[in-house]
Amino acid sequence: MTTTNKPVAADLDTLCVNTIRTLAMDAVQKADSGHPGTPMALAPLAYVVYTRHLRHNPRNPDWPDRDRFVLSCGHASMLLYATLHLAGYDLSLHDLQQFRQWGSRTPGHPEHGLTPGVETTTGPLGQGFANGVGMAIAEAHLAARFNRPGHEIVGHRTYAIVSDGDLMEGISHEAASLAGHLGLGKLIYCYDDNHITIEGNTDLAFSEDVAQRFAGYGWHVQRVADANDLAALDAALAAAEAERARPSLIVVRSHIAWGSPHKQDTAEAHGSPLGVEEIALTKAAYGWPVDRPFWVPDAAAAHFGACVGRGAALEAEWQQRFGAWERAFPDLAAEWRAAQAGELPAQWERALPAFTAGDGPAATRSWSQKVLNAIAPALPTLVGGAADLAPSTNTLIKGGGDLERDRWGARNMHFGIREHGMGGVLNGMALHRGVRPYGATFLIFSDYMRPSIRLAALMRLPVTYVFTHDSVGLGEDGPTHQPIEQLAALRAIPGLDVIRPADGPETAAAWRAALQRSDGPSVLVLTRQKLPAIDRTRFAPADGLLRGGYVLAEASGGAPRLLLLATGSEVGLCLAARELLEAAGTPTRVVSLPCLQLFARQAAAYRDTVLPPAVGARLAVELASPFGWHRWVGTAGEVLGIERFGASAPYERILQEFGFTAENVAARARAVLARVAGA
Ligand SMILES: Cc1ncc(C[n+]2csc(CCOP(=O)(O)OP(=O)(O)O)c2C)c(N)n1
Repeated sequence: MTTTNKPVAADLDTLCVNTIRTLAMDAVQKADSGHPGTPMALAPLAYVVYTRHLRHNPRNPDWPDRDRFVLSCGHASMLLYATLHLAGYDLSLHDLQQFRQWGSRTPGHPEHGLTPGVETTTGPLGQGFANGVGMAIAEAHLAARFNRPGHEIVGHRTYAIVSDGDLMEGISHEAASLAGHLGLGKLIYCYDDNHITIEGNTDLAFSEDVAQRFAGYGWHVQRVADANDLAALDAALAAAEAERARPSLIVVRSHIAWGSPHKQDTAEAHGSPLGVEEIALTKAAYGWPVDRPFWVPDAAAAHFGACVGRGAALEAEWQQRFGAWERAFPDLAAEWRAAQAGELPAQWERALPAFTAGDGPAATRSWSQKVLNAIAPALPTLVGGAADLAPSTNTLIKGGGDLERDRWGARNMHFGIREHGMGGVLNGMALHRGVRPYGATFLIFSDYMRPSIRLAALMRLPVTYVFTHDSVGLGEDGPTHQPIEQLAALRAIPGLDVIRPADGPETAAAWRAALQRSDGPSVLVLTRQKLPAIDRTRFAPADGLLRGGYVLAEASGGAPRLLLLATGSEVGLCLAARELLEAAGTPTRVVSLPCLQLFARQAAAYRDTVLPPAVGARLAVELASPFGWHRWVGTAGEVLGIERFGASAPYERILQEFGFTAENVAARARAVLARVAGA
């Protein structure tokens, strides 16, 4: 084994690049886990982007007008961590040495909120690609909203590194198509064309002409033949920055594990450490000391560290411009600050409509449209749209305009039939800050965007989803469109609030609950079919929804023998069943439980007043899989749900066939009561 302990007299650029490489190799080796090859291949790219192109301030990673950088291939996380460390972010060498350890700030895949400078959580391939598109859309929208002639306070780019896996995943196709359509000129993506994925060469499964594909989407495409050619990278990035009408893709030919004598260009360099011997050989090839793990040459530290001074100057210059703008437009600046902080205007809730029973019957999707349009003027940050279903999801902001190329200030987005892309874009918009994004489709198609919803929850992003056509109650479209397991599946995502309102007042409260939440996403689950109005002068007010669940209709005498639990469209059904039960002498309480997560977060004492532990006779009624309800009905209770796929028919017939009639609910409830009483 040929090794040396003398650093080669490399030029400063090479020294910096090799510092990224060796830090990545060492961290993966120390953790005995991770992906060294791609950081080694892309170190020159990260170096050029961070030191020459990205307008960032390492000492203030939250500077609102910073350029965004997304590492979409999150498995190459050590590339990002090493670069952030060297560029002067608050990420120490010790942090790098804790790579992938419990409680560290350098987890296996980048996690937003944990590590300064990490703009989004990546790992599930393709998501970061779509996040960047959302960030660029938010930037364009906010620029249109806040910039004034002679005052540019929003003007930044979004950069990303994307990999073969990112480009194979469907979500990137959707997001790339949308980005090209919109002409997001400030989006600059570098594609790591290294010909390697886990199973081997990309020839095995990926043979399209990526450059042509992106040209077809309307992107500006360039090629860099050698990832080690810093001048070529520099020039391509500069040309991408000069291109303002189209997003840019720079296809960079790289070599995984570059410089490793035995691992370069092999899939082995993908997901496991190089090994002590191979690291020594590779370091020797770099002219690096082999016995100094985590070594950062002073010259590299100093050169990279200049990012700090440059970043401070960049932000100071922006602060000056911001100050002039703020003096000229103080009201606008106040709006900006609130939007950046994610604060809603004071007393925005006053814009919420007060519906009465006289306004019904109506579908909750219709109530939602009224709510959205009532609150939109009071909430200028609210921006969103549907995946080509706005006329059905009722999510158009009237007079909000269509957000399209050069109509960036508009508020209605058209995601096209791209649910997954929409999910990733919504996350990017929320990550960017300054907007409160919402996205809509049918509940059944939430499955198409579930990975992005999960990441919204993981990142605690305040995204609002409007999912309509929420059960077999949608009728004739049949089982392909009728959700069964979707509610349970969404409820299983930690941190996601799933809210299924029962009438107009609950729908207003549902929007309120979703929007007043700043630390996580919410789903509004709405019906296609009309629901009877609930007489709120007779029953409890709908603001009980803000506690997740509440006693809607008390049992006669105030001492229930039976509890009916329901959400959304089944609440009215339970009220009707209650009439039958009460008429037959059974004191019956109806509990509306529009958001089980919110209810679960209430103090036990409150929950016990709603669901008294002494009352074991409980029937939950929901037009969906019963999965998950047993926590609330207990061992003695039962669930009237659906454990098969739906059917194509008028919805009244479907409800009848599935037993969702007041008579059957009452009969099932009586059976539960009899069993509990007899036990
Ligand atoms: C959605 C998704 N599917 C599968 C994986 C598992 N995975 C991690 S990396 C990888 C291969 C990635 O290959 P490529 O994108 O070319 O990255 P490189 O090999 O160049 O590092 C796979 C399949 C993942 N992270 N995300």
